[in-house]
Amino acid sequence: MDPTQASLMQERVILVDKDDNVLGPASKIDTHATAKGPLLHRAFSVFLFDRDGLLLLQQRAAAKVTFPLFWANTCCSHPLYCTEELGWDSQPARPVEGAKRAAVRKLQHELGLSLKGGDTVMTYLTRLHYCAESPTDPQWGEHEIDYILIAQDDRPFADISFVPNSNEVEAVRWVDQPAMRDMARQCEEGQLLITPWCKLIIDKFLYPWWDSLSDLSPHMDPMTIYRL
Ligand code: DMA
Ligand code: MN
Repeated sequence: MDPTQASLMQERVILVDKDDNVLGPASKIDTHATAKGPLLHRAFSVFLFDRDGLLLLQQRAAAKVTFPLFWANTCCSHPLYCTEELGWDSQPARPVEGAKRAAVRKLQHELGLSLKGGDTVMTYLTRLHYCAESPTDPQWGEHEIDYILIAQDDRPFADISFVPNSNEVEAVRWVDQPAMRDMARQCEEGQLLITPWCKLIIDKFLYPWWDSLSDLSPHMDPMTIYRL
């Protein structure tokens, strides 16, 4: 295992029940081992668009323990079991704020990217619950309640500068809808890897969100947990 990624596998993520109630901390390595479940935990997925509606995708680095070299949405990770990312510093607790803080932390760590306006520019839409084994390495999987966060920068992609962390990210690509559909087709034909959660989101949710960037309110469903 890559030593940097091995140490990140010790991070404490948030174990939850199927209704997203916090059960306690557990390491990333324990929660993602298929031999142990994998265990249900809290996650987030950021979809970042530029001014003109191009979506930033990342290909995960070869060094990643789970889903190496798979393409995925802009940034995915887990809020950690700490006061800020549980949202426990607010009364009542605000898990969405915790997920947004984790997203700001990981956009910086994975992509060297700071959103203008920080976490306030991210729109929380809803939560998705899914379970998936890695198609290339069945010892690893995901089982998550995933907070969907959408952000749109007011600049064209060429003006959004960032420096990806090569231990996290192999490549990045800005795509329009036809390019996204083409990648999804290539995935179905076995020519390209897309993470299972990202493929589910592309197939079931992404395009209606994408068509509504100027007003996402019809898609805001904060209390529902969609079971995929
Ligand atoms: C996990 O992302 C999150 C989702 C939504 C599947 P990840 O494996 O990229 O997490 P990390 O970047 O912390 O390794
Ligand atoms: Mn996970």
